[in-house]
Order: sequence, then structure tokens, then C-alpha cells
Amino acid sequence: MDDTICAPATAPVHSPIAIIRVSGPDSLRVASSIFTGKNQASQFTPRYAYYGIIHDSNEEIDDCILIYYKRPYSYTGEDMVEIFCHGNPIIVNKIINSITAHNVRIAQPGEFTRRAFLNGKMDLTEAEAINHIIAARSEWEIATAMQQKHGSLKNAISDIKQNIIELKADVECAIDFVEEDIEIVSHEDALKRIHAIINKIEDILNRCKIGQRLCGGIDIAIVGKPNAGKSSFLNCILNHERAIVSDTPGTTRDVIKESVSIKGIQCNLLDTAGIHAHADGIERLGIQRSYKLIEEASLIIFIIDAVAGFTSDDEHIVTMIDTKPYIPVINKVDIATQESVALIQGTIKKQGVLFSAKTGYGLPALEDAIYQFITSQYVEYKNSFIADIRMIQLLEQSLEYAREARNQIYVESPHEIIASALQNVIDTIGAVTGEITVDDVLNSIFSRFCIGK
Ligand SMILES: Nc1nc2c(ncn2[C@@H]2O[C@H](COP(=O)(O)OP(=O)(O)OP(=O)(O)O)[C@@H](O)[C@H]2O)c(=O)[nH]1
Ligand SMILES: [Mg+2]
Repeated sequence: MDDTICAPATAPVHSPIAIIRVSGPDSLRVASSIFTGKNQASQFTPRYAYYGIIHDSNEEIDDCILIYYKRPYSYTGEDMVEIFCHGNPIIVNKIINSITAHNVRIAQPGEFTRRAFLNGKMDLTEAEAINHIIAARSEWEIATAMQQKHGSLKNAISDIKQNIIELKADVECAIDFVEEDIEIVSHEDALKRIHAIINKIEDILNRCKIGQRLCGGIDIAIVGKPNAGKSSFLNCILNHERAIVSDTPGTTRDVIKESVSIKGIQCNLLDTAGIHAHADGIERLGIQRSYKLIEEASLIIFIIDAVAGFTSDDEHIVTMIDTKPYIPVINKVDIATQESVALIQGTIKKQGVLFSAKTGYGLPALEDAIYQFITSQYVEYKNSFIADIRMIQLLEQSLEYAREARNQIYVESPHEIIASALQNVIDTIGAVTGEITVDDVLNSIFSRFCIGK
């Protein structure tokens, strides 16, 4: 990369400090042209902070701190300069203009990270992780992305790749000795090894898919008959009055979606229209949406009105949700009689969570129940990976090639054919980390990043 790029690394809002990044061979030259301080930029010691004034050809712009990073010891692996100025978008723009006046161009989204990748500072699994560290909505995602940034997925892939390379080497070695009838790798041994490889790829793929589901958040539908307290329940968990609550049945018509972190995992709560037998008009449309969400959601919270008791509408709802994972929540326990609560407990098959959307009673128990569901459903969630669709498709393709190689080994195909089948697996799995990537692929990957990263 022989051109020099720059971009703000912080959001265009008023804030105490903003950061502007410059990367490329001209970084220090540009810094020298726009910075005046006790130390001249051309004499900067790398990774030391220098105070001075940034100016353009006409005027002083702002007091700044400037740090110079000498290649390859920078984020991108190139010469870099970071300018810390006051966080006013007008100042940031002026500084950017003064930099671009020196034959520097504005960076594309993700271009700094793209350069880091091209300079061997990180592979694509680590680059993806960085994107998620920035965009994550839950503690789980940040923790998982951090592990991945430190190589969890890269190491898992390179471990598999090493196994395949070794197997292929043994198979190829056998090609050389085929005349002499020396057995380098036995049929059983080769089969055992390819099985182990297949299991490992399946395991990684599974963990990537779990990560993918958890990144988007778990969809949790709140269902129940009208007036059961679904919207009150949503507001209670969010701790603010998001949905309209009223004692008129049929208040909620549309689906209301809000995300919340429950024990560090992002959950998308979906408040729905109350389900009952005699709806018509708009209410009926709303109920159809509730049915659709019952189909699509990963988990259902079934709100039962402890004052109204378990009615025929509730019976109907149970038949709708019975095949899905659901948590019964017996709401309004603050005003219901103990007999009524006990009656409902006796009627429903599952252990219900006693709850009051009015007082917040039962909230910790409910969060426990949701968390327990997630951890049982996604057992490997703590060891999951954060992959994009491209990586998942490549892993699926690798799995297919590995199965193909297994079949070739199984039917005792010529060694050359087995070796070539194994090479397909090596190439495909290598593409996950970005060993062989064409420009188009890189464009689509890094365009999802933000400017300045
Ligand atoms: N005392 C008490 N009242 C509650 C509780 N939860 C909800 N309510 C009341 O029950 C009524 C209905 O509450 P909503 O949250 O609107 O019920 P909903 O299930 O969303 O109703 P629809 O949208 O019409 O289907 C309101 O008057 C709430 O104040 C609770 O835990 N305790
Ligand atoms: Mg409602």
C-alpha cells in the first residue's frame, strides 16, 4: 500500500477528545507539515506523546497530542500517526482537510484493519472479532470476540489444518512407496484420522452457528390472553415505560421489539397482541402476528393473569406453544389470592414463575429461568465463535470436502485422488482465516467495518 490514508477514529459528536488516524508511508511527513511544537514531528520517537498545535496553511486549528508509530509496530503495520484533538466535529473536519491537502486520501470503511490484515498483523477471524468488539450489544459477545481476537478460532482452524496436512503428507509418501509395497499409513489409521478431522470441523461449525445466533440476540416472544400484563411485563424488564399499558383488553396490536441484556446475553423481547377467541378487525391481524412469532421465536414467555385465573383462552394458547420451549409466568401475584395462584400452578404442567409486573417481584427468578434456557439450548455458548456468513459457508464446504475425502479413503481410491481430495479441504479451510482471498471478498468483508477502523 503506497498511498497514505486518514480518517477520524471517533464518532462525529461533541466530546472531550476526538482521534484522527493517519496510516501509510507519508504519515510522518504530513505530521511534520501540520504540527508545530517543542519537538518537530520529524524527530519524534515512536510511541511517545507530543503536545503542539495543528495548523493548515492559513491558521492554527487546535491544540493536540500526536503519537507516531513506526512500522511494523502499529495497528496497520505501516507508519502511522494518531492525533488527539478536542472533540468538536468542526475541528476534526478542519484537521482532516489540512491532512488531505498533503496528498493523503480519506480511508474507506475498515481500511485500516484491511491494511493490518494485508500486512500480516491479523487474520480474518481476528479482524471479524475486532468488528464485533466495537459493535457488540452484550457482555457475552464482547468476551467471545476478545477470545477470538486473541486467536481462539484461528488456533482451532490451524490445528485442523495441521492434521489434514500431516494426513496428506503420509498419503503422498505412500504414493512414492507404492511399488515397494510399504505401508506408510494403514487404511484404518487414515479412516480414523479423517473421522477425527470431520468431527473437529463439525464442532467448529456448530460453535460458529451458536455464536451467530447469539450475536443477533435470542428472540423471546411474550404471549398471553388480553390484559394478562404482557406489556407491563416488557416495561418491567426494560425498566421503562416502553409499551402502552391499560386495563382495556386488546391494547397492544402491533409487535413491539426491544433488546435487553439478561445476564450478559442479548435478548430481543417481543410484546404481542393478546390472544383470544373472539377478535375481529385490527385485533385479529395483531393476533395473527402473535401466532407467527410463536412459530419463529426461540423462547416463549407465557403470561398468565393470576387474578383472572386459567381460562379457555389460556388453554388454547397452551396448545399453540406446547411443542416450543416456554416459561409460564403467573403475573399479578401482588393482587391475586393465594388460592387462585395455587389453582393455576396445579393446572399448568410446568413450574411457573410467580411474578408481579407492578412490583418487579419474581424478576431474578425469571432471569434465572431465561438464562438457564439459553445455556441448556446453546451448551457450548461459552466456547462459541463469531463468524460471518462467508466463514460459515467455507466451513460447510470444508466439511463436504472432508466427507468426500473420507469416502475416497473408504473405497480405497488411488492415493493421488485421496491426496487431491485432502488438498481441497486444506484450501477451503485456509480461506476461513484469509490465506487465499481475492479483492472482491476483502471488499465485502471490510466494507462492514466503520470508518476509522
Ligand atoms: N396489580 C397488578 N396489575 C398489573 C400487573 N401487570 C399488569 N397489570 C395491569 O393489568 C392491566 C393490563 O396490563 P397490560 O400490560 O396492558 O396487559 P397486556 O397483556 O399487554 O394487554 P393487551 O395488550 O391488551 O393484550 C393494566 O391495567 C396493568 O396496570 C401486575 O403485576 N399487578
Ligand atoms: Mg399489551
